[in-house]
Amino acid sequence: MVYGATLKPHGNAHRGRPGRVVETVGRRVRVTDSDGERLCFLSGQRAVVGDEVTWVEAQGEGGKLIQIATRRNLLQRVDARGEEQVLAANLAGLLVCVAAVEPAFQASLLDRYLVAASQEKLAAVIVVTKTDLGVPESVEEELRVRAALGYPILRISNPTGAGLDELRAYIASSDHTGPWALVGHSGVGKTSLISALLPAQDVGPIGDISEYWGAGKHTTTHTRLFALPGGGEIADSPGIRGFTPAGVNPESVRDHFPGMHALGCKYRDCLHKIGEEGCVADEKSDPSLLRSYRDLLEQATGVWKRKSR
Ligand SMILES: Nc1nc2c(ncn2[C@@H]2O[C@H](COP(=O)(O)OP(=O)(O)O)[C@@H](O)[C@H]2O)c(=O)[nH]1
Ligand SMILES: [Mg+2]
Ligand SMILES: [Zn+2]
Repeated sequence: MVYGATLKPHGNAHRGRPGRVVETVGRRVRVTDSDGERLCFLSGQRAVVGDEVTWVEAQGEGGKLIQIATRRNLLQRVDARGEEQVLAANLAGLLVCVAAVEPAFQASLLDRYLVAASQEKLAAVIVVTKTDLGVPESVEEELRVRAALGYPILRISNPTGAGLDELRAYIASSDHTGPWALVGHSGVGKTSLISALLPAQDVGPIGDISEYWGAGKHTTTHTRLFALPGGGEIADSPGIRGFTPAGVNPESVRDHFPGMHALGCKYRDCLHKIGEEGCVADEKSDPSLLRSYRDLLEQATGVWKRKSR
């Protein structure tokens, strides 16, 4: 995987100034440094929230990005057209949001984010939103399975404020540097959470359908960073209805999927497909986890076959 993304060489690159991308605005990015912030346009490759960049003054207002520094880690997905798309970089970790009730709990979406985190050695926390609506026993069971695999679980309610102090404390005390990316299905309450954490700020539309990503579009993503008063940063992300981690093949899905590595099957390279000889996954794994694993495995096999053709 290529991490460093260098834009076209530029004559006055040595005069560039360092900054960091805190917001993507269509084809532009908002960059901050010690002098303040400005909109910069991109002449080549996309920069994303969290990127450390070099920029130069451009005619008119704003600036022009001339370089993106090598990324420490990134959140990357495969879009509807099968192309890899970087969503954010240099993160502290993922706050994977799932709603207790509405939209319905989707184990496979949650697990796909956990795979993306594991691939990049990123911390991942499961944030259960809308707990004021009650958490069904079926969801509790899914949470128990993932908690047993070591994932921290925070339960919050935006209208009542339950769990927000715990979340603030978690973020402030983490020794990971960079923003925590809020990810999860559209409508789970990500923007509402930021609004609850930063009541005085305009954090963007809540429950707004226009926020949905056009399928497969590269350009209209809007992501933004917020600094929390108690310490740490959080990044909102635009509406999403599905997520496929980038750079997966069948082996990497097995190695990064929660609880699917080293199950003790007869063959060490067992992929835990249905009916594989000597496979113990059906006895040893939670049925829902295994379903969600096989679903991603099947998709990754398809993507990988297309790629290696
Ligand atoms: N009951 C309840 N509703 C919530 C909560 N958080 C958000 N909502 C509602 O869920 C809908 C989607 O919220 P939004 O923050 O836009 O979700 P996003 O798409 O993940 O950013 C809105 O109608 C919110 O008012 C919560 O904790 N409890
Ligand atoms: Mg939102
Ligand atoms: Zn197996």
